[in-house]
Amino acid sequence: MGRRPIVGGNWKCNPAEISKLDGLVANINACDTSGCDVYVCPSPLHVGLVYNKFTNGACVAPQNCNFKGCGAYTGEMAVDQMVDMGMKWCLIGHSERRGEFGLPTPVESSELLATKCKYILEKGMKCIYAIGEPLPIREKGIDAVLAYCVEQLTPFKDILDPETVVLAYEPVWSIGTGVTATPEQAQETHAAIRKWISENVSPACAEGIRIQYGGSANAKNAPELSACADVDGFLVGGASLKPEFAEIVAAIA
Ligand code: G2H
Repeated sequence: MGRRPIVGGNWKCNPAEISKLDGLVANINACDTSGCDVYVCPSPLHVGLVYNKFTNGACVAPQNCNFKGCGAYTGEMAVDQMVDMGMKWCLIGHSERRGEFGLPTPVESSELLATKCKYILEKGMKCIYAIGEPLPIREKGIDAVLAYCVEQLTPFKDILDPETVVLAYEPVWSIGTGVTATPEQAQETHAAIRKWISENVSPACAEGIRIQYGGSANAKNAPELSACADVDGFLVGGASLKPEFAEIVAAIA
């Protein structure tokens, strides 16, 4: 059986006004989810306002979680709280959380993210784990790209499972830049990641695990990227704030 496509809408720190949420929810509810899993990552302030507003099976996936649970963790979100609200998915590892947007040192290491992932899985939820290389690494070629992604994947070796973990390959240079990876670049990288999983986890895990592409995905480039054998969906930022999100879902479904 083939891998069921999965598309996520990452609203990041948007919208500015609560009054815009109904429109964004409507964009998601306009998606045909019969052939595709859909999840939405609202901004943390808005999760509680929208988590029960989706009528087509779309799930809410918070953009982050802590690794400890409830307690004295100011500003954090615990998986226990997500479970209580009926949530099934959580996104971790986005490059904007890792701190790869100009901070002097990374904020979240892959080792810390593996700890978060274990916490998510222990609580019965599923995890979307984002990985991807910055531009200087891409400029060195596919071997360097794979080595970078492998470093991010290695702490996850024992917890990669097609049933509970989805990977989102998001090259940092394509995030919010309008520069999308070409279908050739996406396919080559996804295939290389899958091959590494096959050799280092198991062929069954590699065959079953879903790998989304993220980075300036939109309704225009989604059909070509969807045709790539190893692209199983998208993690969409900017275009998830627009009605075209439903077209992206339709392209891969
Ligand atoms: C990558 C993506 C969503 P955008 O960050 O995670 O954002 O589609 O705006 O590049």
